[in-house]
Amino acid sequence: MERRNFLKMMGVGAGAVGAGLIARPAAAHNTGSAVPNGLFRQGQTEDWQLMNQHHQEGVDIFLANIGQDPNFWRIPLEPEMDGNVKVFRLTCEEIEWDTGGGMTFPAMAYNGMVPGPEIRVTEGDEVRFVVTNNMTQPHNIHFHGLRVPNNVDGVPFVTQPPINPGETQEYQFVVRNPGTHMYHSHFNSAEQNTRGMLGALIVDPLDASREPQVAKDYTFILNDSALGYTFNGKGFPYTQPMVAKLGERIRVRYMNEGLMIHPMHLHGIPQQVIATDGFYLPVPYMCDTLNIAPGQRYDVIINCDEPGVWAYHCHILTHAEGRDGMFGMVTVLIVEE
Ligand SMILES: [Cu+2]
Repeated sequence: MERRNFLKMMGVGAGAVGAGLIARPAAAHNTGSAVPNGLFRQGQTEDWQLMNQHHQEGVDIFLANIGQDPNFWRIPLEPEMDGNVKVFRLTCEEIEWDTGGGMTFPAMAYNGMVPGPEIRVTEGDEVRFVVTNNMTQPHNIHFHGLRVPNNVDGVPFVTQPPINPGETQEYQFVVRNPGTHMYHSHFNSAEQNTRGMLGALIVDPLDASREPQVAKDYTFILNDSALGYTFNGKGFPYTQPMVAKLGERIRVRYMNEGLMIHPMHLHGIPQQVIATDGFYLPVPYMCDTLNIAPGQRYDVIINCDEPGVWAYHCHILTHAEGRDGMFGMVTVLIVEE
């Protein structure tokens, strides 16, 4: 969509966007306490005009940032081939992660990004994960939702030793079950997962006859706690929109890597749930708000039959909006005419 058309839909002019850019918040550093923090413009503003101004500034920053984060919708990691084996190399590092606008946190990441790179394979593939731990604490990786042999399940002192700082471990197996899955830490996981050690692991089925025909396929990873409330590692207004043309169907793959439930609500257009935890439902069902618990994945289809800019957010409202406007788990679906 032309940016000016989007601005027209949102009812704001270019001047307002300029003002929003000037009003970008100063960089803030968070020490990463256990309390969810890093929330954009969390304040106790009482003046109503100032409340309006802060609400609009967030929207203006969101508009100005559209298309500025090409990694937001996750780019699959290209495997190296070793014979028939797809080899994925993951390096664990302690980094500073910016959830948007200079709001940086001490984070833990695979290959320097939060979430980690998307892994996309096909049912029946043989894969090898080569995991190097460059952090100051041990690590194990767990392939959440995949049917794997017990000795690569990634649970320290249960199925294998931890990957200690400076060490590398390999996990090799045949991918047996298709669907929307995840990989994440299984060592000190309440800290490591919420600090960023997580990623999508999507397995395309050999038999694609039940796969929906869609124009776009969005991976939508929810997280909370150590880095604030985020979608794909960013908090509003630094999230990116989903964009579709009128009449297109899109697929959204939700995954919750956090510690809290997030009821995901899309305005204006219902969601059709077609799969949970990688299993097709016998009968898909419709909803407008879908509870995603920690560890769960849901695949939904959105039939984009109403044009407009539709808010798309977690409906635990303290994860999404305050006196100074929207923050955290908020984005929009843009349906272009
Ligand atoms: Cu939430």
